[in-house]
Amino acid sequence: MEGMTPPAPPPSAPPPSAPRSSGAPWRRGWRLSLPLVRPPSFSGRLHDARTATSVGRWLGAAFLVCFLTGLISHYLQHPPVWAADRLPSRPVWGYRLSQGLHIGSGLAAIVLLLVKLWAVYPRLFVWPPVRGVPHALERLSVAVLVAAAVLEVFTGLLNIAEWYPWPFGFIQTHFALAWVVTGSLLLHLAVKAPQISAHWSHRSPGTLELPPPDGPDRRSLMLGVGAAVGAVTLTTVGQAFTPLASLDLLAPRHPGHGPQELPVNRTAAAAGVTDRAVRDWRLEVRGPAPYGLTLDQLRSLPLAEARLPIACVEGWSADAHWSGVRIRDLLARAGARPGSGLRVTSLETGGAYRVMEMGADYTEDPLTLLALELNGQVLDLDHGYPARVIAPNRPGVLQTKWVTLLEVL
Ligand SMILES: Nc1nc2c(c(=O)[nH]1)N[C@H]1C(S)=C(S)[C@@H](COP(=O)(O)O)O[C@H]1N2
Ligand SMILES: [Mo]
Repeated sequence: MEGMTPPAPPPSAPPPSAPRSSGAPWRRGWRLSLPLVRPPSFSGRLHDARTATSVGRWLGAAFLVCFLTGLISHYLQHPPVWAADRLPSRPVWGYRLSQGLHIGSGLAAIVLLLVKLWAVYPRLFVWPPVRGVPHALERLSVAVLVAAAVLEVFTGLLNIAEWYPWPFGFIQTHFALAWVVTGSLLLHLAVKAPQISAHWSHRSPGTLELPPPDGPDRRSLMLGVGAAVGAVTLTTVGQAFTPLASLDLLAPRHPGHGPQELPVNRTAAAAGVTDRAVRDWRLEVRGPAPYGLTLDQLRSLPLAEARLPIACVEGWSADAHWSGVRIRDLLARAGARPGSGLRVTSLETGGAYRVMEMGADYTEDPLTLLALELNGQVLDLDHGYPARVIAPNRPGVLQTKWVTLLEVL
């Protein structure tokens, strides 16, 4: 608490070379209070630009993967009208890989973001806080970047736990924030380009002041960061990457756990689908030549088999063996022209995934089924009994369960 009881004024002012931050509280009365709010000083060598760059480039890489795979996921689920019939239905594992990378890179980004914020937080206390308009704008853009990035990974993390303790819609917010993060990150990279290139490698030829070679403390930090990212990845990636399924300790889902060895995202009970509701089930198909089928009639149609994954947007995925009637056969029987789109309605009474549409590439694909069996058994009620959609390279949310109505578009 220096400064609260100032020493007696010296006869003359201190030499002009005295560092500004050490202040001279005795010089003017109003300055007496300043030392109380004087910013802390940091001597740790890990809060420097080289650490910020070392961690930042990994964080940037994680954000890049996360952003691109997030765009893929978003546009597969909400394609613009012109693209709806041109979504690729191959490779069948495409969405599984892309969404596995999305969640994996997002979880890694949480670790990297925390370390990055720790490395740079002393800059919160730079003095003076604002040196002019460009500096103020730069600090404002960093504030936007930090706030958006923290909120982005936080909403993503809670989403994979299916916990929504906020009043706003997850999808719109997560999507909009992705653009805010990306835009402010690009601005940040442009502003910091000189420092980034100066600290990118040990030997930076273009710079006069060579950054100090990495000491053991920075190497330890980076090893620790690598170990933390590795631990988070290894204990979660098994939810999608089945060879590591036995290490999947922290992810909310395990690929083999659930009825018929497949996880369930929304149970029949949660969706309000009861045994009674499916007892008198009929499939209705609307098109130029509409028709209806009982379950027995549907089962007597030519059946096809497919090995296809369910890949949930929340990151878990698992391959399964499906058997059912080809969607394109059901549509042809209703007089649909080849290449027609399809609207699918579930007998679930509410919920965001009751109605789903699919474009021509999926309806035409011989692997797109109205599935009746899963892994050799009649579908479990939780997996969509009596009939559910399974299509290749498609987000899990669009693999509609408890299907009761097909409409040719
Ligand atoms: N009618 C309906 N279908 C649905 C859902 C739903 O809530 N309602 N959830 C979807 C989601 S988010 C996923 S990941 C898959 C999961 O299928 P499974 O529960 O059979 O594994 O079903 C999809 N089909
Ligand atoms: Mo899902």
